[in-house]
Amino acid sequence: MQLKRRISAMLISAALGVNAVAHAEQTLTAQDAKNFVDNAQQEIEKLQYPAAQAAWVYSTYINQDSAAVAAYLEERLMSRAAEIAKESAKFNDVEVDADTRRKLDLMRYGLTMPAPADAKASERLSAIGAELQGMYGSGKYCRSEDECFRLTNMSNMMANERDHELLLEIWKGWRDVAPPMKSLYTEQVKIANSGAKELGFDDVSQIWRGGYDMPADDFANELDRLWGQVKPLYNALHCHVRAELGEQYGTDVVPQDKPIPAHLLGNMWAQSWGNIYDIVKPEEKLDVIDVTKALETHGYDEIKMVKQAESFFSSLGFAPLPETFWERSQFKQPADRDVVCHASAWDLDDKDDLRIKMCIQKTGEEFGVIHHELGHNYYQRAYKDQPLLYRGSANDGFHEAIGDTIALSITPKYLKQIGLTDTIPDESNDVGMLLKMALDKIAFVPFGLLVDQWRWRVFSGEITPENYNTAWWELREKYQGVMAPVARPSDAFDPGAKYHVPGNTPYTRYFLAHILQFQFHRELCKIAGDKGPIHRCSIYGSEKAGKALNEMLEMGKSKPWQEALATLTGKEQMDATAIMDYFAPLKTWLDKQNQNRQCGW
Ligand code: X8Z
Ligand code: ZN
Repeated sequence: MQLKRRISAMLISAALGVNAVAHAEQTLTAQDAKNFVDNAQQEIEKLQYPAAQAAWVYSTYINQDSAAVAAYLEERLMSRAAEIAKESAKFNDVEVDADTRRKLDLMRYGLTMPAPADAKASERLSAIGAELQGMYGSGKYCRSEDECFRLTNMSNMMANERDHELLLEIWKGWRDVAPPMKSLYTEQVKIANSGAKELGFDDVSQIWRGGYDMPADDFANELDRLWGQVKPLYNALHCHVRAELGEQYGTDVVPQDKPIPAHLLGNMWAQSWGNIYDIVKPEEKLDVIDVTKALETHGYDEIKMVKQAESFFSSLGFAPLPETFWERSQFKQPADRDVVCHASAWDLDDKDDLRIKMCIQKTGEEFGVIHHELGHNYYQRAYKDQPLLYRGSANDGFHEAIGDTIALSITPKYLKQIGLTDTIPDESNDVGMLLKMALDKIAFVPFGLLVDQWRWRVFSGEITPENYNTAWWELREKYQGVMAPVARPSDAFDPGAKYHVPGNTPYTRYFLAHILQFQFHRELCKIAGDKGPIHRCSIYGSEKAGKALNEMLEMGKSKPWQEALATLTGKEQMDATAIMDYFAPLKTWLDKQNQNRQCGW
């Protein structure tokens, strides 16, 4: 039976000043809904391509003209997408098939910053978005009139310098880019919230929390559950790292009963700590392959690093990247102009115009990021034949997890296979490798969680502009046990110094990805027939694993993510037990190290 929704012609004609009685009542059918979805997809597709091209130009060539063009085309796309999403409500009570209903829902939940109907407000929203991106991309810290640093520079210093006063200077210096962002950000939140209200939501956070094929509150509980699974391992890692940093810098710089000062963890945002492995590594001499050194010794340049990553995907049975990928991507930071260096992967035409945009550093860390970005590209290509609304990640964590999953296979065994090392260290060395990995992956987990805990509350109004910065640091302390190294000035806007805030990219996806990648890896290793411990497994060369992965990727967003997950893993729940399996030997080791230490903050 078909439920029909009647649009009273009265309202429409009243607006037009026509006699309502002259109009017959209009009846909407399931077929109307289908047509509406088809037309919407076609229309959006046409607006999307030029907007993507302009965004590419802007990101790789920041100036006021490229900003204006990008903002203009973005506004046309976003305002039309919001109109369509609003219009889709007319099918709320029409009985339609599950596929059409899913597409109608995706229209509403797909808008991260919904444009309001008011043209001026909508234009302003796009202009602010572009301006914030540009401020971040062109941000610099100048120590004096003729000594300025770009973020790439400063990130390298945070990774390699060991003088805590210098680290503090750089840490504070980068954060000076953010205070001018605060009023723009506040305005952006306000406008986007009004757009969300027009769509029937209370505020933007409802959209961000609601797009996970489950009620928003259940999703929030899922996050807590997953974090609860990882927390004991995180706490053990935190305890060990704080103790070792105390040895390195003195306990007056690193008090042993407080959160760790944020400038000492080897990363501008203290989000992953692999760069301080040398400070916290085990006392016994362990053989841990230094990938940065190996790349250097073997003459890897930026392109060779990308080619090597491509060949991993090829070994799984994925087709090589198109010629245009090599022609159009940005691999290196241009010397003479500002670009957005933050790594990203692009699909400009949903056919084969795949690109990455990076400012590649020749390090092991960046070798991982290249795999991360290519994971996005191969996913994009795998679902390109889906209808527009299904060309996307099963849930947004999947997209962020694919390349990382592959990078988990960059094991000593793999490095030997590709000639980057001569010997595979035996298992007695594993704790070193696992500690390095945990510094990158486990340290990240609470950071991945807290960024949107902050933003959700900003959108809902629970955190007001006066409290933006203090609330940020409260969350940093609560989840990460990391604190601001110095009192922050009253105009500080430290969240703005993290790309995804001015860039307006939701962040919970990275938290999910850090759980999912271990789940995927464990499963793919099983499929590849690897019988050893999963931290030693590499799926390199396993077409069987590649095929299983591809089956999930091809689905795009066409089914609830639980189904996509089950396609690969047989289970519908995200689950951090794979992390526990992976790091089991390290947990034992950490607990031993921490035996006589006072942990916690
Ligand atoms: O932003 C990224 C990727 C691009 S999607 C490089 N990541 C997060 C970050 O850098 O903050 C990857 C891990 C977390
Ligand atoms: Zn990514």
